[in-house]
Amino acid sequence: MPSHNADIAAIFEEIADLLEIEGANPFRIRAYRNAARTIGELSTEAYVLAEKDEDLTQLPGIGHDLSAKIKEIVTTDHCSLLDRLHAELSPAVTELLKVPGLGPKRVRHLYHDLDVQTVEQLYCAARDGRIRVLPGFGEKTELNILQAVEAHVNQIRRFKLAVAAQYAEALRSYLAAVPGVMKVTVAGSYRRMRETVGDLDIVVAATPGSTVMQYFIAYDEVAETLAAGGTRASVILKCGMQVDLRVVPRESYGAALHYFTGSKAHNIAVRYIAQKRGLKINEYGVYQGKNRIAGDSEESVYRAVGLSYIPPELRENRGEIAKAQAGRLPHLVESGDLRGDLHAHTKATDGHNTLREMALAGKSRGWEYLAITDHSRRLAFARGLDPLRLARQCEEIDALNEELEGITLLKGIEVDILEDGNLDLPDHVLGQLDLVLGAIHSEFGLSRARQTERILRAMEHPHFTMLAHPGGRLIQQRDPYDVDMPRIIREAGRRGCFLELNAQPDRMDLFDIYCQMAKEEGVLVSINSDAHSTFDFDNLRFGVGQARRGWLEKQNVLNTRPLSELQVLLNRTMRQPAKAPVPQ
Ligand code: DGT
Ligand code: CA
Ligand code: CA
Repeated sequence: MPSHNADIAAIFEEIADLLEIEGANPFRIRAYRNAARTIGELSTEAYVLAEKDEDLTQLPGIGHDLSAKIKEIVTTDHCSLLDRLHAELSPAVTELLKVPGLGPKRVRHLYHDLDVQTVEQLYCAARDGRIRVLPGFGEKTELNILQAVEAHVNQIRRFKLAVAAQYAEALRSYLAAVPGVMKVTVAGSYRRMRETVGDLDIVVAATPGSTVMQYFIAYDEVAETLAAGGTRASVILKCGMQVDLRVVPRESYGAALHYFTGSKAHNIAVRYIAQKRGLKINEYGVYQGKNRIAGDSEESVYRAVGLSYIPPELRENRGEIAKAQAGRLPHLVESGDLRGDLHAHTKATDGHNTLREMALAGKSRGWEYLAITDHSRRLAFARGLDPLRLARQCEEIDALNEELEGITLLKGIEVDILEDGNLDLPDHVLGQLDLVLGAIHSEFGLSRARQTERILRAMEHPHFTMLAHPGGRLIQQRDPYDVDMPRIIREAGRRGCFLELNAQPDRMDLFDIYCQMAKEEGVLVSINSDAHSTFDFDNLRFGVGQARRGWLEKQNVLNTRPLSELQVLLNRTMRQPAKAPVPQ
């Protein structure tokens, strides 16, 4: 089995880390970080592209050298540069970088001055007071390190949903091809589409005597077998992810699937309802006394306890059971409901593809529309657009819309919300566009009151259409900023603005509970890819999963609307300002 994208990305990240500890050229380091990001977010497996002999230098940030490294990794499972770095530095040293507060510079000192190579050695050095004397450290830093190490050790590793998907789908198809296997589902938090996944739980229905267990243990990517019996097994994959497998007879498949999909809180609530009806429920079925009355399908399990079928994304014991009892569950939005995407970048800023390439990729998905929303000038590192370049892009869009059939490009911008709540481009420029996404890319640390005020002031601008990635977090990298989200949602409703659910695997932002709140306030949510290349459109399925976790139905989602209706809704936000415009 060749390396997955997440493995390649991890290798490049590690190379960047090690180069940084060595004190290498910053441009070289950045090249590896960018490549890690590109490959990590790529929705097609790089090994598939390599097998087809596709030109990998077409990918953003991948030159000939990196392309050769990718091919080396997928064909040999090794990277000679990383091997060389490992020979020079202790491999454990990258673990130190995961301790909050320790960057490569500090790790370099710890490594070279104190010979600290592992987290344990770091802990001892901090405890013994040996760190405070190093240049640039001090007593307070030493204490912070001590506390951070303690917290770090307790933190269990979780995987982003899109990363888990790469491992889950490969393993699923492997198991599905085993003789005697009738059904395979990856259950657990993965099936519930949680934004991160702790481990994979796989449920298999197989004929008696099937060798699926042996196949599972023998899977190429298994690094360690924790337990293996006749019906259950647990392994750790090479990437560090645990996988639990459960094999059941065909007639128990629904009950097992229900049990291992969880959540635990949902299961407990369903079991309680069963008990009240004098029934017993477990992973083999639903029982009345000794009689098994249901269990071959999940529908039968729910029916037996008086509930309608509950989609996995709702199974968090957040009110879904009462709704199912009343037969009033929502009809959740589906991927096929989307008629377009309202957040995408092009080569003009930090995207990789041209306007035309993006438009054609959208068209091939059967979309009616695609909004082009490049960055504004404030984001200098992304070569954000000034009014002149934006005007030129609008002309190009007009020309393409004349030429292309079947898809309409909408003119937009992802405009920076400045520290004071002003927007990075003047209102008369924004007024020329079909939609304006406002986004925060700076000053994440403002107080709750100031951050909230900043966003509310931005929304006051007459042409503000939608708040992009409203929470601002990057999963496992940056916490959301401190903001009064319920108030922002209410005000968005009052002002006729929309909220984005950004489907980038690192973002997954609007959070599920806020989707639910937006629905209650009548605020439409737009499920956007924030695509930086044509591949990124595939991430929308994760956004749809999150929207479903937030109880959203088709009518709650802006980009399920046909173009004609969308245009009416977008124009409604182009209203007169409620009060005098904020001076620019
Ligand atoms: P994760 O892996 O942390 O992202 O979250 P889950 O939900 O996949 O949890 P996991 O892997 O520990 O267990 C998978 C499912 O098995 C869980 O969602 C519900 C079921 N389950 C596990 N332990 C219990 C339990 O003690 N009671 C009940 N009723 N169900 C359980
Ligand atoms: Ca799990
Ligand atoms: Ca598990």
